[in-house]
Parts: sequence; structure tokens; C-alpha cells
Amino acid sequence: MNDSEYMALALAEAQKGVGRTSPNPPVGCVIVRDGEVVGRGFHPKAGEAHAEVFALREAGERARGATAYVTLEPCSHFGRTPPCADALIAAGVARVVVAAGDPNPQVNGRGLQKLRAAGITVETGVLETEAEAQQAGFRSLVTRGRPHVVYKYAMTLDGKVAALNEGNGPVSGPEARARVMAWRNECDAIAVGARTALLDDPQLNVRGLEGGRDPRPVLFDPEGHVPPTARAIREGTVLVLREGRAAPLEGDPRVTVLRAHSLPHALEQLAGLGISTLLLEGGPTLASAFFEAGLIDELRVFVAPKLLGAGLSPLLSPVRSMHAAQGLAVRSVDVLGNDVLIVADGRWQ
Ligand code: AOF
Ligand code: ZN
Repeated sequence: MNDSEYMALALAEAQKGVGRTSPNPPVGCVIVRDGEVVGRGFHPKAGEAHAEVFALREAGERARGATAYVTLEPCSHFGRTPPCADALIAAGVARVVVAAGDPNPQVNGRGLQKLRAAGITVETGVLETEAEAQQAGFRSLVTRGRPHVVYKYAMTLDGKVAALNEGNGPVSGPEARARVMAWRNECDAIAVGARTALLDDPQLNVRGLEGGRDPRPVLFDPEGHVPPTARAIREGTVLVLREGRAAPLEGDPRVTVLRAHSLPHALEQLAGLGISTLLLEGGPTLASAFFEAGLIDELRVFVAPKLLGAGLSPLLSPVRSMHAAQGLAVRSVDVLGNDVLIVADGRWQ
């Protein structure tokens, strides 16, 4: 196995923590000695030990002279836990391979420096893109003070998310729905607008996934229309109101009320609650507001082989000419059952 293959194992370790670690990143580590994996670990939760600590614990004496593969630069600071760089040095690791640097100002290259100063061979950038995507929420919190925002929708082959008339069933098939449940399990919060909360009354929970946990519902309800009986209201629900507004849900012990004068202001406050990844499931009205504010970081789009003719578009804000259209970078294209899943980066081109 080569470095990339071992790093893929470390990314798979990290994956076990995705959606559980905020505001910390999901991180994975494998320790390899003479071609054999002798230790594995992942960061399970903020406040608990880091990935390297679990992997070193498993490896024990076999870590001496071994190579450690870590998906994030090992930390150099005393946070809730002591520095991982020190732990790797103390264990006698000979080589450390890192996927992505840690943008946390308390680390930011110092972890790598510390390792090199101790005579350890350090290599970086192995599966960096994959690691950065996995850590997108954490990186967004640290560098921008707001969550990573993903707009997810399913549309027909002619680009419609719903028919104009009544009787709208699901656009995509069961495989797509299962994937959405996996995403809900991995994100910190799901956002919907008041319209969706009232009309569709979604539960916004994880169903049919063993070991799944529900994300926090975030209801963008500027005027305070959502009633206490909405199914998305549960322990931990966040209600975002316009400044100066009152809501029937005020004082409901299940709900955290935020007041915002703009979407960026709302996102800043969600970051303050430790929300690092936000999945937009609210439909075109809410998504258009995010789009107009330049706040969509990633698109996950199911394209179903169906035609509707006229219908509702996934975004409502018109761009005047093809020249002015937002270009996106496609990250992946997959076939799921009868549907095509396109993931695109909001890194406008
Ligand atoms: C690592 N390995 O598994 C993680 C790292 O408060 P603490 O001690 O948990 O430190 C949190 C910071 O440590 C976090 O902001 C990030 O910079 C880094 N996370 N580092 O070496 C890990 N989770
Ligand atoms: Zn650490």
C-alpha cells in the first residue's frame, strides 16, 4: 500500500466522527509499521482525546519507528487536550504523513514545525482535497466564523423541484432518500424556512439509519409564524427571527431563539452555537436568499430522469444573462438507483 492508500484508511477512520465533533474537526489517524496497520483512531467528540492519541494507544511500543498518517496537522497547543505533536514525538514515530494543515491560529503550521524540529520526517498534502472536504465545517468556522452551507435538492431532468399544482410527490428515488438520511446524520443542523415548516411540516430527523442521530432543526422564521405544534420543534431546535420580532415559540424550553438583521448575522450566531455544517432543505425561497447573499458553499443535486415542463426552479433569483451565470466546480458525479447525484463546489469560477 502507498501513502494515499493508508491516508484513505485514516480518512475512513475520521468519517466515524463526522457530525459528532463540532466545533472540532473530524480527524482520523492510522499508524503503520513494516506495512502493517498497528494503530487506528478517530476524534469522537470535542473534549475527548484526539485521533492520534487513540491510534498511539493501540500501537503501544510498535509506534516506535513507525509512520503515522493523520488527516489533519497534529495539534501543537494545549486546548481541552494536550498537544498531539508531543505525543507523536514521545512515542518515537519516525515519519508523519498529513493530509491537510490545521487553520486554527493556535496551530497553523506549528504542529508540523514541532515534529520536524524533533527530527521526524513530515510530508503533507496527501489526499488534501478529500480531507479538506471532510473538514469543511470546521475550516469554515475557523477561517470565516460561519458554518459551511450545503444546498441539497432533487430536480427533474428539466430542472424543476416541484410541479406547479397540488399533489407533489418525491422527485428522486429511495437510494437518493437514503443518501439524504446519511447527510442529515453527518451535518450539525438542517435549515428550512417558515413556508416549508408550515406547508410540509417536515420532521427533519434521521430515519432508517442504524446509530444515526438527528441534526438540530434551524427554522428561518423572520416574522415568527411557526407554531409550537410544528414537527420540527424538538429539544435543541433553533428559531431565527428578524430583529424586534416576537414569536409564539418564545419561552418554549425546547427552542433557542436568535434574532438576526441579515443572513450573515444569523450564520455568525449559528457558529456561536457550535454549528459548523448547515444543510439547506428549505426549498427555493430560503435557498435563493442564501444564493443572493453568496452564502452557498456546496450544492448536492439529485437529477431524476423525469420531465415536468413548467414547475418550480431550485433557485428563484434570476441572473440576467448566461455570461453572468454562476459557474461551479463539479466535485463528483454518481448514479444512485435511477438518479444522478452531482456534487459541486460553491467555489465560484
Ligand atoms: C489533532 N487531532 O483529532 C483533532 C485536532 O480543545 P482540543 O484540545 O480538543 O483542541 C481542539 C483543536 O485541536 C481544534 O480546534 C483543532 O485545531 C485541533 N483538532 N487536532 O491533532 C485531532 N480533533
Ligand atoms: Zn491534537
